[in-house]
Amino acid sequence: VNELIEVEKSLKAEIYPVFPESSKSLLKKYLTKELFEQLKHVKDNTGYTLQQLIASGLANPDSSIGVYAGSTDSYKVFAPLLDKIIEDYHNHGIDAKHVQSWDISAQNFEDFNTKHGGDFVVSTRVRIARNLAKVPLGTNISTEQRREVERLANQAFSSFEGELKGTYYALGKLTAAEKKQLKEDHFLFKEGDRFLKSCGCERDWPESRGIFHNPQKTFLVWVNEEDQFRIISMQNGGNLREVFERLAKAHEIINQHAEFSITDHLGAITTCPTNLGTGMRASVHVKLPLLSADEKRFKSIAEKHHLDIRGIDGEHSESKGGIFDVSNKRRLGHSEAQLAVDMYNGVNELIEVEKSLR
Ligand code: ADP
Ligand code: CIR
Repeated sequence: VNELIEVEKSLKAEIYPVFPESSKSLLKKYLTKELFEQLKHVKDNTGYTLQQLIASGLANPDSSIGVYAGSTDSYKVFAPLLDKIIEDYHNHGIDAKHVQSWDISAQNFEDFNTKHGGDFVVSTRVRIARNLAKVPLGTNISTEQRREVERLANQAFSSFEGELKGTYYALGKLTAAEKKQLKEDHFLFKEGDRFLKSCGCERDWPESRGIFHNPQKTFLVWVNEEDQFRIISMQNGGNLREVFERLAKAHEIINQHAEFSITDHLGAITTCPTNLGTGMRASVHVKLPLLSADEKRFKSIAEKHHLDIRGIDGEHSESKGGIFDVSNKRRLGHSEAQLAVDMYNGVNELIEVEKSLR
């Protein structure tokens, strides 16, 4: 606690922060005293400061990254710091270009459960994060601008047809019981995330936040949470092809209504640098009770296929009943299609090994 007070004081006084001993963030690794001095009076074209950029990492010493951007321009003006973090996390150098492709026609993507003859995969989900080119990111957006994003989102939603047709629910109008149920069923974002709180992303909560979904809840859009748009396709079982294709179609339609911030170097601009590029996380909830008992082996297979392992209530949660959330870890410098292949190949190997342990 004392360490945190020191950090806050130093931030206000624009003095180089003292990082707690325990902190292992990329922010701590790359924010040298020299860089701090160089950037401490810099603001991006939306007025976002270095102090805002690094506030979450300082308030949460257990951060793994520690920064949230304020706008597309943040990635330019704070490049001396952010490029290093991006290069470290994504292995994407300053001259590297992002590639986009939703073409999975060359993939067979057989249903995981059919392929392996068992109900290994409980559910499959693919989400992408997108933000509008012309407004600041959630960390630095104004109340008015946030309202405008919500209005624009609803305009796009009203153009959906067929399977994508649905209803928008403003967060402020959902009852506590409705929200609880939606969260438990893995459809709705959590609230009160301390990492997001300390970078300003939860200002005016719950105003202009909400969730759109079709009646089957296979297609959903989160509005004005960490990113302005989190576009999600999900369903029970292991049919990655269906889930991916539904998302590709929805993305194409929303794209016609909203001008998203995309750059050649960083792809889709996102609030957290971990999501840059595709903003895509393709995941399964998969039953691996035997393999997961051998943590070293589990992790080494995941690493080989660039996979991330989370608990089943999302990031920073625990596993339950031997079921894990396994997803592509890479987001930037590889296409949406390629990242779905990462997940597909990796999950197949995890299931193969699980079967061999029976
Ligand atoms: P994000 O996916 O947006 O990075 P989280 O990791 O917090 O954020 O996950 C958001 C929600 O989506 C959580 O409730 C999580 O359980 C749910 N979820 C993620 N993957 C799947 C999946 N394959 N099947 C069902 N729910 C999922
Ligand atoms: C951290 O640095 O650990 C948190 N800011 C979360 C980083 C992962 N990114 C994310 O949830 N979008």
